[in-house]
Amino acid sequence: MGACFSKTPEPREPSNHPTRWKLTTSNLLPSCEPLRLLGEGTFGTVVLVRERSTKQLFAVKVMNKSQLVYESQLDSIITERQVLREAGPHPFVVQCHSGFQTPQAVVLVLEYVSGGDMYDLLRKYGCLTEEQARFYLAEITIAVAELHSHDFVFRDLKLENILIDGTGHVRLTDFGLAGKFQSGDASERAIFDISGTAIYQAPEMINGEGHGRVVDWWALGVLAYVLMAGRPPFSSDSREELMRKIAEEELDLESDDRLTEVSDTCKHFIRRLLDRNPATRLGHAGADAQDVQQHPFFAGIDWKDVENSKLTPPLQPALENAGDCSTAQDIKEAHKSLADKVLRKHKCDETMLDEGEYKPIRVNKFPTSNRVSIGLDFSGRNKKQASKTWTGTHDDFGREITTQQDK
Ligand code: ISQ
Repeated sequence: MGACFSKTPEPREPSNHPTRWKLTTSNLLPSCEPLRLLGEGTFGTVVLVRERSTKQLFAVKVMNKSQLVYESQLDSIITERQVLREAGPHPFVVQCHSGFQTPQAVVLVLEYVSGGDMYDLLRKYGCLTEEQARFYLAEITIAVAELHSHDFVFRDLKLENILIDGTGHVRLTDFGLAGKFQSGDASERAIFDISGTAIYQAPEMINGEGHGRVVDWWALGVLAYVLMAGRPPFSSDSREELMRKIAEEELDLESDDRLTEVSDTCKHFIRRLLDRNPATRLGHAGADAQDVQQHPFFAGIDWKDVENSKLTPPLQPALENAGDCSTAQDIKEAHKSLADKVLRKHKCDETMLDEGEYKPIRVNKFPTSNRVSIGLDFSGRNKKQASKTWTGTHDDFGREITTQQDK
């Protein structure tokens, strides 16, 4: 294992407390007005800011050095900056305008991408059709190929790291877990530290074997499945069970009731990406992205057009007017999102809720286990599910649940 732990974790003040992120951002970038919290990356807080003189919007990622628990986290920030510098600018990689350090913080000034992320897109539209998914998978393949061509393995390809720009094209972000592989190493199994979000992890990462670029093609397979089926191919609330499933559960796409509309070619594509043997997986060895691009699933795709952003995005971005930061709206959205997750979890309804169809009755967070319990009252809607409590740490798509208490 490559991780190097030098400090005992200390209790930390939440980095996303409103007064804290606003103050920190104002101090670091006095020429900018902090507008709202965009999210929490792997190792930092991302804040939407508006430059006072030009009125231009930026996404500023602030990593507070006092909050770095492990020395290896500093490496991650350096790697992220390195990826953004070397692999950008690229149409499908979030652009980094500048980066600087103070004694307290590391700051990356990034392009603001206004359409939300793929998670928001799935929430808005539900499962994608094969045709829609092909567009996103093609652009993501080109972005991953670009990272690989600079000898980086992304290792954290997932819905929330795929942003959607105002016109509907993708931008990869959050490269804190990226790793540099040794090109020329025939096996390319150069990286040993475990990383990434559990449901997207390739078996060789779980087994603690060294891993190379093909872990990103495994993650692309998970993503393809998630986009079209609306849930991950392997899931469990227990991490151990999830690991076991990724390592050995049979993937039966033929009798999967979520994929009835999906073609055999597409199922073959997913199966070839989710090949447990990295030495035979689609994209293995020297061929890399070319192998993936040449699969019949992408037949008819003009890769030059993809690279030049000439394909027409099949869906409008999920978030319009994202610069507007009404707190009341944020809270309403968060409750709606929690309610949707509970419904999906219990498979009681596949459609998103309308406002007023549920009442949040309870949100408890258990600090020791990081599990969240959500009580929702659906009384007007579904007698059998009149009230429901769900407990867990991750929703259907494998994204960690955060609550208003975290905000
Ligand atoms: C840019 N725009 C919107 C959200 C973002 C999140 C993380 C990194 C960059 C971003």
